[in-house]
Amino acid sequence: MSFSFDLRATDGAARTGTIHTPRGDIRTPAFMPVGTAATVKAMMPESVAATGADILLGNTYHLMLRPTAERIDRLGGLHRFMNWDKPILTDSGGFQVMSLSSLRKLTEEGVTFKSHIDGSKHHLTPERSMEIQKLLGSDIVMCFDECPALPADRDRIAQSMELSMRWAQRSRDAFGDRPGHALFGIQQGGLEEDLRAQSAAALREIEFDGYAVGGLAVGEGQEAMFKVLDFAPAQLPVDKPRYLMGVGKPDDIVGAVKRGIDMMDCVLPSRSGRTGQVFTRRGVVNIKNARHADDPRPLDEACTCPACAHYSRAYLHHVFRAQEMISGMLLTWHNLHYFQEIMAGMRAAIADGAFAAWEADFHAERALGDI
Ligand code: PRF
Ligand code: ZN
Repeated sequence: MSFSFDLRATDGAARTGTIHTPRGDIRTPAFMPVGTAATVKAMMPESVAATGADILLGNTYHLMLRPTAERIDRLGGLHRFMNWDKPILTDSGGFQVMSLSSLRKLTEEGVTFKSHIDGSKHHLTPERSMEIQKLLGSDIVMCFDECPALPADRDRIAQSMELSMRWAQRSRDAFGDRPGHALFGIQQGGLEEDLRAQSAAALREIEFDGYAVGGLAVGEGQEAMFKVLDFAPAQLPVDKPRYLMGVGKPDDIVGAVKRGIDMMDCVLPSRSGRTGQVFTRRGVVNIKNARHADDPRPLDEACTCPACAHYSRAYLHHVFRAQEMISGMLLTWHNLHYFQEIMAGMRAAIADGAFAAWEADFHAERALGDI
């Protein structure tokens, strides 16, 4: 069994289809919950699957530091280690080094850095990143890349993109031929259309199983991001999955799918669940707010998640204020469930040629505000 992508229907630039992998199918557009440290925080893996997730994201950077890729390999790989048997996509580490570690030194060869956990010194290169992702047993491996925070000047963005394209070739060479496993290239180039086009051409020349749009959601704002997404997806092959890395809020996700993106990941639903931020059809709710203290109604009476089926806003407010662990569990479950409902809604609408009507409904419900 090998890795393949079936594009089933399109509606405008929006697409729906299926990625086939030996570990199961991924329905697209797909939202990938983030399981950085071999867990989607506060969730059992079977609960994550129950929200409708077909695939999780794991992180090279965190797992190489703790518990190490070699240890996970000895224990039978990441799927077995964390008890998740569906597909896993792993990010390659470069982006997390830049955002989390200290004393980073970037050269043509790779990046040297100090661990944010214990200050120990480490080295990552395209070759080492491919080795780690293989030891983890990742189904979708990401190229090792580099991404400047925005705003940055054009020279810096161009040089960084060119370095990432040389690293993409080294990633391809080091990955080799691994039937059933996929390697995705990552487009860079900031907000500049010509640099994005150059990056896409370099990646298409190397040939990948899928293509990510990297370097967005790094401080440029939604309007600037959508401007790039108005041209970037069309620069990538039509017959391969397109993955927008690290996005986003519900309206970012909808806007990205509308512009031709097939996959996304974000810590937002899981992280916000632990800080009391709840996403619903009617917008954002902060469960900490005193107005919920006596409210017997669920977060969303139309939601079928356990937090909405069995608990009142008053209860969720109470356990959040009391810092009870069930608070993070229930709110994370609800948020992940809601994000997956958005994806399912978009998949059905695209298949029916009704994406515009679905999108209008999505925005109209949010405009009503919370109940
Ligand atoms: N590259 C990689 N991982 C990422 C990004 C990137 O550009 C982003 C940008 N939003 C998030 N995660 N490798
Ligand atoms: Zn719910």
